[in-house]
Amino acid sequence: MNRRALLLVDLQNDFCAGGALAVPEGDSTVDVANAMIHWCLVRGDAIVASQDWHPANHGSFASQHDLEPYTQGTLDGLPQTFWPDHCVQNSEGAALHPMLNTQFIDVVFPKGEAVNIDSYSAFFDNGHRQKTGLDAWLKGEKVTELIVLGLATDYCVKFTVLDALALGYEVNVITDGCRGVNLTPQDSVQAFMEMAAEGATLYTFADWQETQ
Ligand code: VGL
Ligand code: ZN
Repeated sequence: MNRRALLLVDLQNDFCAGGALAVPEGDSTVDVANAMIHWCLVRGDAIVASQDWHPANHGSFASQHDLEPYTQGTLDGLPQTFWPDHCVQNSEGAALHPMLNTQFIDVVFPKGEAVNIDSYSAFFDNGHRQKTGLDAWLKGEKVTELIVLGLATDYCVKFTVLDALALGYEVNVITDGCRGVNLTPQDSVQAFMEMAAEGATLYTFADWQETQ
């Protein structure tokens, strides 16, 4: 039997109000996430989450290179945006949002643990050099369809969705359950368009409920 999974991307304090890499309106994704968790629990869908989980000296941190946050460069041969220090392992900022109904999450997959490479996607690092355990776990559970929401639209949600499509999953994205960094103003819209162009189906939470 083909199963479905809800994949909650990086719903962490550092991406929400007051956090080190606060995404505008990041907190507003949590109500949508909780509503979707409830919906998926009733249906018997799997519920998984990713968690940005960096060592304190992570190479994506501007502080490690004496650069200003949000500048561009390269890290180990890959293009890299340098970020404020964020989601440091075991810090409060790395914790999942306190209002998120985490008790119903089956597994949390950490990412971004290797110092010299960033990992936006919940499936692979940015060089596709190493895989997290997510794909193997989903395959073990016979999951073929994903519902994705979380932070940030233009980074971790986008690359998670593109990898999921490339891995053969059917992917539904709940747009109002996502918010973007928008270093340039259209980044989130462009990210959604890219996901759709590669085969993802976009829904608002209200529209998605209508289809069920
Ligand atoms: C993210 C930038 C750096 C994300 C993670 O979760 O979208 N963005 N690390
Ligand atoms: Zn990060």
